[in-house]
Parts: sequence; structure tokens; C-alpha cells
Amino acid sequence: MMLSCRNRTLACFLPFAAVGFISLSAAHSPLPGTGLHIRNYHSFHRLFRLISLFGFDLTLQTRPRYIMAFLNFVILALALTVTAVPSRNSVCSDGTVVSNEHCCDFVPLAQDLIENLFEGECGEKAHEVLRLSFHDAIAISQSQGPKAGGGADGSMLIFPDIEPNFTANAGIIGGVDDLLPFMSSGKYPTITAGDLVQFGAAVAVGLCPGAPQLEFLAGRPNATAPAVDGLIPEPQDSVDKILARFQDAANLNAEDVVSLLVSHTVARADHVAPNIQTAPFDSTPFTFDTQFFLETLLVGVGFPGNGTSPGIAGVGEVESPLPDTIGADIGELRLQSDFALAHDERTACFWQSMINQEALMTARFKAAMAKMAVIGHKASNLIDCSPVVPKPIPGLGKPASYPATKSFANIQQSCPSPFPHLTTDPGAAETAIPHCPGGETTC
Ligand code: HEM
Ligand SMILES: [Ca+2]
Repeated sequence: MMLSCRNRTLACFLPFAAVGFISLSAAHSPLPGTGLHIRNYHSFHRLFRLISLFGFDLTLQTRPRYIMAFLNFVILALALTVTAVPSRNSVCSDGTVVSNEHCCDFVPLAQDLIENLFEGECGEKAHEVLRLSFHDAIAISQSQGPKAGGGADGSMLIFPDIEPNFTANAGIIGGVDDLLPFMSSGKYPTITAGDLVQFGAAVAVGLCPGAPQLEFLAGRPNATAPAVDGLIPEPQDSVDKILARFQDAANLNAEDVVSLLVSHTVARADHVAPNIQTAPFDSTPFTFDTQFFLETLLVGVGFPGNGTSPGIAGVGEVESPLPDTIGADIGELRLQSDFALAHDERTACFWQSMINQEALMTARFKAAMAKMAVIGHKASNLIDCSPVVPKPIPGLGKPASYPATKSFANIQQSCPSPFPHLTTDPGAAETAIPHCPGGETTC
């Protein structure tokens, strides 16, 4: 039988269809067990040469004996495609199934971080690393161009003497010093600085009861330069400035900003109020709950002090509803930026909608963190290693509630939607906000 391609028969197009099929499927999914995309190490020329090896002459001087060879090729291509599917997965030492064996390198790191840095708790270290993931990622600017910063590239760890010294990064050196030993230990040679920061944050937040299991993509190249000063939002910034900064960094919108600020449910300030450290942003700084969104809407009555003298306002600080410091238990601190975003017409309704809606809050936080964690990178160039993020600690199952002595009467509402009905915690006096996680008395 003689086939002529001049007739434009189906047979002429089959090889190209096969090449296209293989290339497309390879381009969309990593090659078995490698995570490499076909374009990374096989050019299309090589594919065409491969076809020739199986006897098909792509000059299309088609002869009958090539037909069998071509069929062989199609069968081989199909077989490769079919067998590729199951072999794509790898099983890590702890049984976690991942799409690429590189992900398994993060399994011992997670254990190491939990045991030796976070000590299994949503405490100071976990908070610091979560904040670091933000300060690393947001340091990038579309308007200033690539030289301004590389986003989530670990530049804080690679140039620890530069960005951490910027005023807006006050205290960030804590998170940097937390993670540097994991980078220099030599135990994790395949893990980049940017991956360490974002993975560290995912592990950290999972220790806060009620947090979602964050997505984690691996493969951020190491930073080649530090970011410039002026890219980190500050608590004294206006809402206009804050929203513009997130937009300029990575097209993050007002809802993304509120969704990322969920992190302030597990946060305390060391450098805002003069001489006061560990001043919490809500009454449950070790629990990933919706209290932050409720408490930021309560009327402010004072500044947290050190327990002996009255509190003095810091830069970017406004009055909080629970300022009493009782012994080592420091009163609540409110950032001016959180207050402004809680009441601005662009963000107030979304802010209020988070109250007592843990599922909404965790889902929106997870989605926004997924965007933040890849700033400066193309997600399609990274490897999805989400299964190696440890399962988070479940929530406490306690609905949002007014802290003792507070009620709807103390709410300063800016969104016209109905306000959720909530109970008030028992007690005749303002509740002390525990200084230590896990019910410990010293920490
Ligand atoms: C409008 C944007 C933001 C502003 C102005 C802001 C400001 C601040 C400030 C002033 C502190 C206190 C730092 C200190 O004194 O020790 C803080 C703490 C913190 N922030 Fe933000 N933040 C913003 C957004 C975010 C985002 C997006 C995240 C994470 C995704 C985040 C996570 C944290 C955490 C976890 C802490 C607590 C750190 C600790 O307890 O050591 N913040 N933030
Ligand atoms: Ca909380």
C-alpha cells in the first residue's frame, strides 16, 4: 500500500497529532518521578528524531513499511502515556504520597521545625515565621521593576544584614534567626531559602488550632539580591496606601488583604507600644479563630501598659477594647491599620462577614496565602508539595464570643449588614489574655 502525503490523508497528520499529544500531556504534567517538564530537557526536535528512530520518515516520503513502524510508535506512545500516570507518585518515608520525590525532602524538615523550633505550639516562634513569610513575599514592586525585590525568594535569609534592618521590618530578625540554622545545618541541601520561609509558615500556622492546611509549592530559586526599603506596609499607613501596596506587589485586592490579615488572629506586637512586648491583637493569640475580626470592631478604651503605669500610644497604634495588663498577661493592642481596614467602606463588610464564620475565614486565608506564597514566581514552574504540609491542629469548636463585660452595645459597626448574634463570656471584669500558649503559667 502506498500512502502519499500530498493527498493530505489522516495518516499524514497522525504523527504530528501524536507528537502534539505527547508534548501537550508532558508540558502540562511533570515527567514521571522528575517534576521536570518536557520542555526542560527534550526539545521538540528530539521528539521528531525519536519518531524517525521508529522508522517514520518525517520528510513524509511515506512508504508502506513505515506504516507498521508508525503504528509501533503510536502504541509505544500510548503505552508511555498510560504507564506514566501511576509512576508519577512517590511515597515518602512517612507514607505521604507526593507527585514528585523532591517533596519528600520536606518531611524531615517539618518534624525538625515542629520539634526544635516551634516546640509543637502556636507560640512566639510560629508567629514570627508566619510574619516573615509575609515580609519576604510582599517585598516586590511591579511599578519599580524587578530590581526592587523578588517576592517570596528568601532574600531575608540570604541577606540577613540588609532587609531586617529596615524600620518596617522591626522584629523580623527573630524569624530570620529562627530559620537560619535550618538553612546552614546542611541537613536540607535541596531546600531553597524561599521554600524554607513559606514552608516554615505553613508548618507554623498548622500548630494554631483551627488553621487550615496551607498549600505548599516547592522550587523557588534563591534570591540574588535583597529587596529595597519601603515595600512593607506599616500600621500608620492609610488604607489607600496599604491597598495600593498590595496591588503593586502582586495584584492583590482588598479582599485578599483582609484574608491575609486573618494571620493577626495569632499575633502579638513587640515593637509597637513603647516598652511593651507580646501585646496580642486579639484575646486568643494562640488560637486560629475569628475573635480578631470581632474584637477589632469593639470600641477602643485605652492603650495596654506594663501593669504599673498607663499605656502610651506607639506609632501606628490606636486604643484597644481590652487594654488591661494583669501581671505577665499583657493587654490587647490595636494597630491603626487593622482599625482602619475594619471600618473602611471597601473592606468593612468583608471584615464583618468573617466574624464567627471559621470555614469562610480559613478558606479565604488559605486561598490568599497560596497567592502570597508564590509572589515573584510562576506557580506552574513550581512543584505542588502540599501533601507534606502537616495536618493542622483542629479548632477548639468554640463560637466567637464577646470577651467578658463586652456586648453588641460596644460594637462600632461600619457595615450595614446584620451583625451576628453572639454570647458574652462570663466574668465581671475584663479577662486577662494569657501570656503563654497551651495553658502554661510560665513560658
Ligand atoms: C496591612 C498590612 C499589615 C500591617 C500594617 C502589619 C503590621 C504588623 C505589625 C506592626 C506587627 C507587630 C510587629 C511587632 O511589633 O513585633 C505585626 C505582627 C504580625 N503580623 Fe502583621 N501586618 C500586616 C499584614 C500581615 C500579613 C499579611 C501577615 C501574614 C500573612 C501578617 C502576620 C503577622 C504576624 C503573624 C504577626 C505577629 C508576629 C509575632 O507575634 O511575633 N501581618 N503586623
Ligand atoms: Ca485568635
